Amino acid sequence: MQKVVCLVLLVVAFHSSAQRVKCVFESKYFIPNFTANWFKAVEYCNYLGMRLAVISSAEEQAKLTALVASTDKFSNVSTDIWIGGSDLAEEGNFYWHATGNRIVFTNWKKNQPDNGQKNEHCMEIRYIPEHSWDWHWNDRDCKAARYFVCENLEPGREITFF
Ligand SMILES: [Ca+2]
Repeated sequence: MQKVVCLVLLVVAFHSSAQRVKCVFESKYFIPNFTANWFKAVEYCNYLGMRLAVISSAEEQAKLTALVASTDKFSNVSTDIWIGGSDLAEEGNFYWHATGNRIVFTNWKKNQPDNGQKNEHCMEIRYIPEHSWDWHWNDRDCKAARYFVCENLEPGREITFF
């Protein structure tokens, strides 16, 4: 489950005031409460001091998907979630954006990645049981709006932002 505790601070200066939010993110993963294209997902995770999720092993894949399934972003009919890999830099070669590492562990569905419409470069995780998607990976149009998973490298860390 996600556990986030936030405190809103009002900073009042002589001629102005500003609001800051201080949060403690207790979990390894955090799913913001809005959908975004893949680029905005990267930006927003960075803004929180996190990164769009990197999945390096079957164990991490299992942890991340269990978290998604425990949230209100999950639908047991159809769920699509951005993760942090793409082949934007080199067509056909997928890398994790945050680390620059080539993707080693994979969980692509059969016949994926397919670069559909020659316009699919960003990685999502899909759960659509009716079509045999069981948290498999898919390449998708980066401009599609999706929920996304930010990975918190230091669970328990306090993060202050505007
Ligand atoms: Ca695809």
